[in-house]
Amino acid sequence: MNYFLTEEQQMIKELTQKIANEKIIPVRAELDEKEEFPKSILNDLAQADLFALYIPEEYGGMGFGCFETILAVEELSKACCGVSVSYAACALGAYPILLFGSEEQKKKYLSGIASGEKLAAFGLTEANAGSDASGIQTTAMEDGDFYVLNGTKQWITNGGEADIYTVIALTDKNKGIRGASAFIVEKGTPGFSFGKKEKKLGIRCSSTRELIFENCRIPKKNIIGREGIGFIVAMKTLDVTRPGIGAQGVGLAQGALDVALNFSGERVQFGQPVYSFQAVQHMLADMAISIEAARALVYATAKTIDSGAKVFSKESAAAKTFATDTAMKVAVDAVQILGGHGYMREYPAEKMLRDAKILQIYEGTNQIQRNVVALQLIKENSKKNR
Ligand code: COS
Repeated sequence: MNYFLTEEQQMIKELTQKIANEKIIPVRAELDEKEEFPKSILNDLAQADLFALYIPEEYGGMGFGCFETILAVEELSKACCGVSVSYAACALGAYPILLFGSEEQKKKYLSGIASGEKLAAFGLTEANAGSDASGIQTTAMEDGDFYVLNGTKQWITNGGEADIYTVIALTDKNKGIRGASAFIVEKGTPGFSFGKKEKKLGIRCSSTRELIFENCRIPKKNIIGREGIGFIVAMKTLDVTRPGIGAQGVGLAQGALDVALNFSGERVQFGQPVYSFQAVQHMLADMAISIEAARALVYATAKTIDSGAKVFSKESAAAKTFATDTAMKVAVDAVQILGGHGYMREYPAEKMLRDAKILQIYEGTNQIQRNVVALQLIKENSKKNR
């Protein structure tokens, strides 16, 4: 399918593809096995200016948008979703500042993120606040020129590795989600520590840790926006970043199809390559059809966001859901086409299957995404009928 990429978009795609082929594919199995954070690959991405894509030029970025960023995420995900999530979670951490931060905060934090010198992370989830994000209990109490943070954030991607954390905490426990606020917390602030690195089914080279706040004092000027808008900061951020998870799904699925196609051409059974059997052909065809449909939806959503649209929760949730459900199905089918080889660590299909599962869970489960789509549909319909 021709998506009529500009010369610059084509360059971003090719550059990322080159890094994926040369730097990620040769080491992805080893990084996965050792659960090793891909620091040197992230340095390569920084050297190639890929952390700068979505950041405006006045803050040291390249001034592109969501679309160019997802092109990079897709290419990285074809090779390894553990690497691509470490890259994409940086944008998740940066977007609250980009969307709601003060001029001073943007100047102070975004150029380091754009250069790749500083990684970012986003802290919303807690032990009792996963799908129900409004159930957070971490507090940020005013004390003179400071806010004092207490509580624990769970399963934070880039936890421990990132330098800049955007964290949602309650400034007024009595107001529910209207009492939530967003903050910037720098690594190294006294009272801010990390839990152990979680052991995961997939995306094993990425870092997932708790963020632990124990009387952690941060300057008052580190609040993003103002008190009480923390839930909106989180939701608006997720609206922008969920297509990135969709792009992970598209990339992973394409990578799995490529592996299945190559394998089924080489594997001979009953005297012929297994892709000459119609049973296998139909699986390959269904994989290709659903991947292209997912790609078209993810690209269209990213372009809608970049067009300056104000409300796109439904589109964003739909793109995330469709593309990541596709990734899961395609990864399962790729393993099936490889048969016994697909189950072995020697081939990349089993890692892709393990990695695919989290895409249906993080940045909001696909069940929650369906709620978002349905509620928006109902809202739009009742407006129409009014
Ligand atoms: N943009 C702007 N405002 C939004 C919004 C959005 N995308 N989503 C919700 N809001 C507003 C609502 O308009 C509402 O405001 P009012 O009270 O003024 O009407 C308020 O926020 C509360 O919304 P709602 O009642 O829909 O909140 P719920 O508690 O029912 O939760 C869901 C909404 C389930 C969608 C939210 O909790 C969610 O996204 N959960 C998943 C969290 C997630 O993705 N976690 C992953 C962690 S980050 S890796």
